[in-house]
Amino acid sequence: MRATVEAGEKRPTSNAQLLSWVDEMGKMCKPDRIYWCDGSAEEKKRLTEEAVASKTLIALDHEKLPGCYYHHSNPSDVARVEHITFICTPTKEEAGPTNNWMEPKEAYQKLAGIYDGAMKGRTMYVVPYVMGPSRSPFSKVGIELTDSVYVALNMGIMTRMGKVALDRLGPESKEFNKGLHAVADCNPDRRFICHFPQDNTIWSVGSGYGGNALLGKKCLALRIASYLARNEGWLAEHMLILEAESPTGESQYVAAAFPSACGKTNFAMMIPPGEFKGWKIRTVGDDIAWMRVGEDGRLWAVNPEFGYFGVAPGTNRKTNPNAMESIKKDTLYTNVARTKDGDVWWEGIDSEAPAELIDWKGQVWKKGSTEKAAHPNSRFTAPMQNNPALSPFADDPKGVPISAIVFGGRRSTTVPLVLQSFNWTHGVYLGATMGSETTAAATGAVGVVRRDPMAMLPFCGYDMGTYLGHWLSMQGRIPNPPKIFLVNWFRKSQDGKWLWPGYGDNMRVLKWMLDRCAGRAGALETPLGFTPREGDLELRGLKDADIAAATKIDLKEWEAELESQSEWFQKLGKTLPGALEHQRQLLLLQVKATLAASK
Ligand code: OXD
Ligand code: MN
Repeated sequence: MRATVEAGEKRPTSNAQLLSWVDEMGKMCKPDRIYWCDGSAEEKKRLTEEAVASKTLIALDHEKLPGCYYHHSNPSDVARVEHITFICTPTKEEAGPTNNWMEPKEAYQKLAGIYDGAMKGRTMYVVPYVMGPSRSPFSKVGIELTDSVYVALNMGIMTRMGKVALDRLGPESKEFNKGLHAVADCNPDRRFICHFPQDNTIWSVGSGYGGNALLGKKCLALRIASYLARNEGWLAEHMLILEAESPTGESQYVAAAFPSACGKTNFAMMIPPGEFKGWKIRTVGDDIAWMRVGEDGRLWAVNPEFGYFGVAPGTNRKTNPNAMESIKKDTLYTNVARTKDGDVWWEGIDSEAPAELIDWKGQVWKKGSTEKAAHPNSRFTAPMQNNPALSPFADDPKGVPISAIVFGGRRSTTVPLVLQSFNWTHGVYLGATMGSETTAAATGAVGVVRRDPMAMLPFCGYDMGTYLGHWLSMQGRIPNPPKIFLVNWFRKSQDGKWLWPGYGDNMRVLKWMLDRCAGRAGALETPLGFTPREGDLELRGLKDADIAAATKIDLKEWEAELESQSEWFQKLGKTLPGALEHQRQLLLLQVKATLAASK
């Protein structure tokens, strides 16, 4: 059957490229109906009602949570699936040793077999969207075709969606990302997330989960955008962007990369402790930064997203009051637990679990059960306008000028609370060797250390060594570069206690970094970089911290760390820039010499 638009409905664009591509995809997927999203409030209401009628969404209590709905995903479909995420470049070398690769023709054929007729009996939603402020020359248009109303509604929160994107695209432009998504039968054996950077195309099938299915986010704004950024001379990064305004009214902006589920949203929405009276932290973005060199020679960042797709467990009034405020209305909850009277609950929320809940699988859950009531990777999707600490520049077409770039991992040993790089190359090296203990945001073992350069391991759309070379080459393009830091909020004592309280107290580290950027704070020069001496950090009122242990650099541990990085660099292969291996050797020689001198 040839897919048709709903009777009487006019296609809202005359863009011939777009129309013929939608027709072609429609012929393959064979939906009963093709629906073009316009992004209006009336449409949101209608699609939500349809989703409730088909039991895709469950309405929550609209007294407590106005405009909020709940979604259970298929229990086999709860996280990103890195092992079946592919970069489909003409050669395997272009995808590099850290990505899965599939030859483009083979990938198109294989997935076409799964898409064939996969939308029979369903609607294909055409979701036009803009990543980035709609008036910004740096923004990109994408079109996602999807058989999931849940995805269409999420895209309406996470992106500037609908007419705004078609208006921006206009009648002639061929410059749009072609995203095809079908949950199809949600069969893990027929699940693939394929990226075709040369074709500006994404084909995702078999999963309805956020990172696999909301194609504007990880697929376009990171994997495809990182490829475009290299060609066009900018950076597409897995980074939050925050604004810090001091009591004297001076604003500085920071971009920070942390692996998934390591507290990016919390850092971006941080509330400083009482000792920091007059300081205001505001959010520009919580997950992705697109950064370009401005006319003034500084690096300017925009957040391409329009909402937050955050991890629910652990979010509460203490860890992230601004997130709790952001998710009170117009939010979609996925795989958290809910109460019979339409409220939500998760492990680590403020209140104790009630006696009984409905768990993330839809089963009755009793207090005391050893099973988690909410899935560890359960999420909220909330509009960024809900954030009481939203920066007035979050929608600025030019973005914000970055003073500091921060890399951070989740390391229980070795990596100190904060380290400032000696220079740009050393900073890129700190990002390239960043490691983290894995979390529940992706399928696979939790708690294993893996190297995750710039937190981009799962998100780089091309060869990692070439990506690191691109980072090094940016130095020549940025006359006024940001300073680069490495942080670790997760170091533990030998008996397993956190050495640093984290959350709002991270303001103390942030302030030191901002002062370093402004040339105002002292530091100790160590063989590995600059660290704060105890007096350099604002510690008034700090509880439950062991500063000496948190900031300590143990050269013996670092000797082992630097040696183990050699294996990682070998894995990256011959495209790894020589400067980074030289940097490793230089640091190792310095560490060994210092150890020898102290014997
Ligand atoms: C995310 C992730 O959802 O990094 O942001 O997994
Ligand atoms: Mn992320």
